[in-house]
Amino acid sequence: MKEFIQLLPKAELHLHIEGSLEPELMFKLAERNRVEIPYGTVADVKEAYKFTNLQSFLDIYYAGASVLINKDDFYDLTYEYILKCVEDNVIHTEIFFDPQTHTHRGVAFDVVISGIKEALDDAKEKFGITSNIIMCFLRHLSQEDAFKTLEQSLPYKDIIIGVGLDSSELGNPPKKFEDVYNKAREEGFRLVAHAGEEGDVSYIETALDLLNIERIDHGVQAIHSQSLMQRLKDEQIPLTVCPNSNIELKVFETYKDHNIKYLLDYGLNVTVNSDDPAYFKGYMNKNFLNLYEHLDLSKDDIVTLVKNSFRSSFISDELKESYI
Ligand code: ES4
Ligand code: ZN
Repeated sequence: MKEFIQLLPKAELHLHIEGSLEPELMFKLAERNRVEIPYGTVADVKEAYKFTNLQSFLDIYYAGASVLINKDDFYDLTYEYILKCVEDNVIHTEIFFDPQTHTHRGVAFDVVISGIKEALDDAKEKFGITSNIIMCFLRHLSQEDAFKTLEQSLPYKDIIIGVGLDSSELGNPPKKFEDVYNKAREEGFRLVAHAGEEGDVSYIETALDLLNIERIDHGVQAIHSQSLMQRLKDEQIPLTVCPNSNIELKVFETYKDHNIKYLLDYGLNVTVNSDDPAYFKGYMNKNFLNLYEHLDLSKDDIVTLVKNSFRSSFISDELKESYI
């Protein structure tokens, strides 16, 4: 099965590039940029990566991102993730970045996007890996701040395909960002949002109805509403599920409790993704392998999940045909 997973060409639709910062690169960049980090060794870092919920992770994740200062740092970060894609046979990836995490520290929007973009251009040239970039608004910040970020992104509209919404879900419902999503839609951006990771079904419903999103990031809490499950099935709205993440952040207590197999069997358009792989113990293949080992997914299930990713991606219809 390990070989089967390895050999399948895969697509990833839910990956925070800042969440692919491996401890080794964090140390290297901390030294290069003379940034203090609260860890002495890689073992210290691993010890700190024990999370109780989403917020306990986010605190550490934002602290880790402080080593990213220059364009080269964003290039190296992205290129290292691309090498993992090569290793895992991921041939298309749609990556999130969080502009506000950087602009709020005085790092220019252009530095961030140009470093990421250059690495993705090299990925296409060297390995044939295709990609899209989605920028996320941090939902713990104000809508006004999201508007500023949207404004900053407009010169890069041909590079950034869509907008998303991430960070602390509870207490920051989709409604808070209704106006900025309307503006983003008018500007031609594709729309996604994290919903139903920790938040209840109302977060998913309002993300669909008020923000008009095309894909739901996570969405695993949908299981608590029969009517929502039926709607997701009827409309085949993609769910970008991140199994390792859900286990590490205690959304489900153990792998055996994860509901992805149920969602898939129900007929939902479910995909598998790695979210923040440097923090959640593994990239794409590790997520698939864990599903096989703990939830008894069949080869057919895995093929369905992979096909779902390609059909739910933001690539052109022609490219989609060639991939599926
Ligand atoms: C995130 Cl797992 C998760 N949830 C919400 N926001 C995030 N940002 C990075 N990883
Ligand atoms: Zn995420």
